[in-house]
Amino acid sequence: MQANTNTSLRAADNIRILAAAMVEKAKSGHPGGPMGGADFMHILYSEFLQYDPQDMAWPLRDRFFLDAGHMSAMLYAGQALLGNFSLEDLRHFRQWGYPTPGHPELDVARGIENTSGPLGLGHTFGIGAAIAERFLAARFGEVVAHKTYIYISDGGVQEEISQGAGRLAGHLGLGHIVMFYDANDIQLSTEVEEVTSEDTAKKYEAWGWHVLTIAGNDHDAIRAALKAGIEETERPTLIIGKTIMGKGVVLEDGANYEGQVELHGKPLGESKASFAKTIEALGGDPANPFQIFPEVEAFYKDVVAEKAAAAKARKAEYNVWKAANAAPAAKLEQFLPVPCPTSNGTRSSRRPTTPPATPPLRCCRTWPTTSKT
Ligand SMILES: Cc1ncc(C[n+]2csc(CCOP(=O)(O)OP(=O)(O)O)c2C)c(N)n1
Ligand SMILES: [Mg+2]
Repeated sequence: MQANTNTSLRAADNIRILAAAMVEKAKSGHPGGPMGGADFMHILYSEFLQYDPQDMAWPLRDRFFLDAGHMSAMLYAGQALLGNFSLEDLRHFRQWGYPTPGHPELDVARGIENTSGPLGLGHTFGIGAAIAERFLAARFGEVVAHKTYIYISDGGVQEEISQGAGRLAGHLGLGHIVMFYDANDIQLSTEVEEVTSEDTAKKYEAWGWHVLTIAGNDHDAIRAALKAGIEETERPTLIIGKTIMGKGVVLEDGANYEGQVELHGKPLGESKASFAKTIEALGGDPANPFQIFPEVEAFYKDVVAEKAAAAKARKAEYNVWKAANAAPAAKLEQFLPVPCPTSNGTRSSRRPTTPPATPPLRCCRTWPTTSKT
């Protein structure tokens, strides 16, 4: 569902405000990357990604793998618009007992597909998942098909583990992958050009990828690139989004302070920037930045309804297939994960906000299990 231009920009600014506020309150974290990636996040989740907001673990959902774990605030803020995190969870970013750790941990029920932090791994998780998706489609047909989206950054592209996986994805022609590269030309404490001078587009092209380079904060350019990536089914797609580190950040006097190296990993208030002036410039309230704008809330309410209806229709289609294909369906369901037990032993689709006395099992192939030892 596409918002009008104003609401679309407001939604992205809302993610920027929430991400900056999380880091500011925690006195720790990474505001700049999330502020640059907010536009992609909003467009992907509201217009393209297929999921069931009431059943985030639905096996036929599209997957979104974040490589850059330090950009967790972007992921939580985006998921908060869908209702998977509360504003209270965001206020307690990086605090013990809340589901918003500094680097994300697997929590499928809240839309967190992978644990991340070690750069390069999200890239490989995504490609592994896309191989699994084609493996299942080859055996059971396109009834199980879905897309895999990956979000990487400069640091992720530099990790050799990601490059091995990227080469394989090109070789296998994994056309259901769409990977967004948050190319903001800043990496942690330096400008990328100080340490890397290779041509990333040509490198991925040489591996057989479909590569597009766009202005990574331009909503229409993001839409067009995602559409082209989805339509390309023979090759994986890499969207190189030239984004702006710390998009929207200003100094005390209101002057632009975007694109600065120091915005990577400290609260805005501890940098030369002004947190209050930045929140104000983005349309938020510096005294109470943990808010969802009314028009953004209303728009996301419609997004959630639309996604739920589409998932319901897809589930009905699947059930028709299942009724006509009992044996393969039974086999397929053996491949699918079983929901994890929660602390109180139920199969709730949501993890409790307060920590259980004993940590829940994170992933269960079968449940309940009987030990053979
Ligand atoms: C394997 C690995 N090595 C090192 C780090 C430490 N580290 C955290 S972020 C980062 C680089 C960040 O650059 P980029 O990915 O471009 O993020 P941005 O600065 O644009 O937010 C590094 C090296 C890490 N997380 N993982
Ligand atoms: Mg970068």
